Parts: sequence; structure tokens; C-alpha cells
Amino acid sequence: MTRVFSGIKPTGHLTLGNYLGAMRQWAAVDQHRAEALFCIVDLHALTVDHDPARVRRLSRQAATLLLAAGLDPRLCTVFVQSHVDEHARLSYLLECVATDGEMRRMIQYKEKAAREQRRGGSVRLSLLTYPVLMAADILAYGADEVPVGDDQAQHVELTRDLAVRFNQRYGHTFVVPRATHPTVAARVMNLQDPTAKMGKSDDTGPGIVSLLDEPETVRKKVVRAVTDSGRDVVYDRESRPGVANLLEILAACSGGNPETLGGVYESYGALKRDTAEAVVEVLRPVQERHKELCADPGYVEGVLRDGAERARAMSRPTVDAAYRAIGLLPAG
Ligand code: AQP
Repeated sequence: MTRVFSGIKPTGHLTLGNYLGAMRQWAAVDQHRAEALFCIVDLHALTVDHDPARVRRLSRQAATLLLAAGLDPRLCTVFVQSHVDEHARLSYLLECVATDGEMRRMIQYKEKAAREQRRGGSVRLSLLTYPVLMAADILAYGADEVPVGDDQAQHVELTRDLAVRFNQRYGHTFVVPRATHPTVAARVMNLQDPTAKMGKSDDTGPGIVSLLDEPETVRKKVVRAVTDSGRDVVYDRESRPGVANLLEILAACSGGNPETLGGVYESYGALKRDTAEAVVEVLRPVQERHKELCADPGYVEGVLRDGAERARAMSRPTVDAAYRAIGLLPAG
């Protein structure tokens, strides 16, 4: 059976981008067709300036939202990365296979390092090595597929390179995985700056729709979305990024196609109103289920405990094999 691994970082409140680009597909498709693991990658949240209490709170919230979005622990494994030591163990071995140049070429590293510096902070070494830990997350489970938004494509490509290199040098140990992307909404853009990704670290901004935003807040944010100077509604990512983003969100929420929807609207106002309502309707069941789950925190904790146990059992043989293959003496 195909094995699938993907993760979500507790660096902010989960967004519409996380939902349409990743979580929805995990719940509707991946957990049904594959042996699937979904991880709250909390170690990755420590790569930038962080507040410990907030990371803990956001990790719990992310787990609750994953379940609210439809992940079913009877069908898939939901767990927290730091509960399973294999990730950190394997990450070090992969650091011995990766190169400094490869890390510095990562687009997300360049963007996030620049952001930290703009904010007057220093760049943590873990931000540079983040893609290696992500490779360990994936390779430890022998995942065949990694369903992600297309912002993560470069990191999955690096994971493949590291797996191939390790296998060639030390003998076949890892499955070489591939990224899969949703066909619509693979990259939801910021409503205030449609040339930038809707990212959760910027979660207070009016350009970001959070999964727990009240319907009125969602409507306000969508109606105030930046559009383009033209008047007619056409789908063109290059010259009309604002309108294209709204059409993609509408298509992803209503099941249509952005090009076709472009021909349906005569004004930006109508497009925004329909997009806002479509988003509100998509979020409604997730928010209702989230509320129910918050009333039963013991359930979420139990899911994470079982998930970590299963994840440990699944990853340990591969990580142990990697330790042997690279030349480390078994502990006996
Ligand atoms: N805007 C987006 N459109 C489509 N997919 C997206 N994803 C994230 N943002 C969008 C997908 O969501 C999954 C989990 O993402 P992540 O938590 O690993 O972090 P990220 O990609 O770095 O997302 P953020 O929200 O931008 O976090 P910050 O701001 O902390 O960096 C992934 O599959 C991702 O592709």
C-alpha cells in the first residue's frame, strides 16, 4: 500500500491556505487511499523566534483542527513530531549527507532568514538545517508520497536527493518519495498582497484568513482583498494576481474551475461576495467540529498518544537500519 507523510508547523493559526492546499486533500483523499501519517512538526516551529507557551498552545490547536478537518485516527496516524525521537536521530545522519551549499540555496531559507534579519533578530542554525529535518520526517517512514502545497516542492526535491545519495553511498535504506500537489489552490495567496503566499506566521494580517475566523471577519477580509486595476473579471495569474487568487479560492471552495468562473462575473464586488460566502461555508463544518473537540481535550490527547506509539513503531526499523548502514556500532 502507498505510504503518505505530511506535516504542519505550529507557527501560527492555521490558514485557509493550509486547509485548501493541504489538509482538505489529506482528509478527503489521502487517508482513504493510502497508509497515511500526518504530523504536527513542532520542532520546525523552533527554527524562528518563538514563545514556548504559544508553540505548545498552537500544537494542541493544530492537532484539534486536523481532526476537525476530517482526519480520522482509525484511518490514519496523527502525531506530534517531538514525541517521536526518530526524527531528530535521523536528521543528524542526513546532515552528514547534505551540503552547506544545498541548504543555502533553499528559497524558503533565504526568505525566512531575510525576514528574521529585517525584524532585528538573528538567524538560527536550525533554520538553515530545517530541510534536513523535514527530509528525516519523510524518510523515517519510508513514505512514497508527500502531499504538500507547491511552496514545499523544493524541500521534497532535496529529500529525494538526500535519499538517493544515502542509498548510493551506504546501501539501499530509504524509499525515494515524491511530492503531490492539489490541482487547485496549491498556492493560496495573501489577500492584501497577492504576489505573496498566505502564510500563517503573519496571522494577524487582514490578508490572512484563519480557519477559526468568525464568518463576519472572513467576509470583511475577502471583501477588502486587493484586486487589480482592470475592471473585467478574467483569470490571469501574471497580470491579474488579485482576481486570480479570488477565482482560485472560489473554485477550490465551490468545486468550479477558475477560468470558467472568470467568465461568469461582471464585477469584482460580486466575485468577492460569492468568494466570501463560499469560504464561510467551507469553514463552517470545520469550526463546528473544532468546537466539539475542544470540549473533549482528553480525546485529542489520546489520539496523539496512540499516534506517537504507532509512529515510533513505524519509523524505528528504518532509522536503525540507517545507523547501521552509515557505520555506527550497534548498541548491542
Ligand atoms: N498559502 C498556501 N497555499 C497552499 N498551501 C499552503 N500550505 C501552507 N500555506 C499554503 C501548505 O500547508 C501545509 C503545511 O504548511 P506548513 O505548516 O508546513 O508551513 P508552511 O508551508 O511554511 O506554511 P506557512 O503557513 O507559510 O507557515 P509559516 O508562515 O510559518 O512559514 C504544507 O503542505 C504547505 O505546502
